[in-house]
Amino acid sequence: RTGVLHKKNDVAAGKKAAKRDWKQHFVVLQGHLLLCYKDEAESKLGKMPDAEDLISIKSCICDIAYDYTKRKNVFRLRAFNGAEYLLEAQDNDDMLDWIKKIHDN
Ligand code: I3P
Repeated sequence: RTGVLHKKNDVAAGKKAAKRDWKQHFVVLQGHLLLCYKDEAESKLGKMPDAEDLISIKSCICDIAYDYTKRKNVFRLRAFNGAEYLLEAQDNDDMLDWIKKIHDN
């Protein structure tokens, strides 16, 4: 599936991420990868995003971010390499659908 999500880097290389601002992305779930593009037009150019905007969901842990209360509809993705991301969906159903699709892939 695809859709607009806001992403915040939380943990990177085992440490609190340095760049922690929320950024809007057009996200494409493709096999075991989440491709985080700037916008839909960029996603259609057939290029891979830079490494920081490419998330492997293989063996990830993905669930509602109950500990993050500043925004609603936020889920947390812990990648196998320990990187953690917060992802804000459009609404509750959208969030639950992303979590399900990520689990199913
Ligand atoms: C970050 C930015 C994020 C904020 C984060 C700040 O600063 O304001 O929005 O996360 O807080 O470090 P900068 O723009 O300078 O990168 P929240 O929106 O979740 O508060 P944090 O470091 O406490 O996570």
